[in-house]
Amino acid sequence: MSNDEHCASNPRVGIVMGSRSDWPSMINASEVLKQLGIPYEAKVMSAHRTPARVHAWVNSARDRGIQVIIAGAGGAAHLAGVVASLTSLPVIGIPMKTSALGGLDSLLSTVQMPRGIPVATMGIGDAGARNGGLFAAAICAGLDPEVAIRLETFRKEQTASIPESVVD
Ligand code: RP5
Repeated sequence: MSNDEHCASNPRVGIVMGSRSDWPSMINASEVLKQLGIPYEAKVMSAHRTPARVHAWVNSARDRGIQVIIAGAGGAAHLAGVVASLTSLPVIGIPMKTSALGGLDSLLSTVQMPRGIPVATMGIGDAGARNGGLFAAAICAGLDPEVAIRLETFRKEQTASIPESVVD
């Protein structure tokens, strides 16, 4: 993924991640946003390896029309907390699965924000990223009735797709 791929011209959601290696999980957030017709941009930036990039991107986010930020990182996962410290936009944290500790390190680093700077933390990995996309959509739905209608339709279709029987 290049930094400029996956970018809509007027993004409403910003997806950021600490490494390109996070994209196979974070793509789950982007796919559900795409399905719901919500423009987003996806960028790689690290709280500790590219702090200036984080500051520059977050500081321009609201003025560029971003309404909510999804931040995924793994290990000592500072990214969502640092992003949240720089903006009053809602920030959704996605803890990445890690080989050393299965993502528990990422989860605790992301969820245990000290008082004053909240991060809405999802579950670990792919499912967490998808739920992060859906949570971002719910925030956008509060600001755009057309998104709200699409999200309602999505939920109805999801419900209808769950079989009651254990066999076909
Ligand atoms: C974190 O370190 C990233 O968010 C990623 O989950 C993890 C490993 O990064 P790479 O070594 O694959 O670049 O900062």
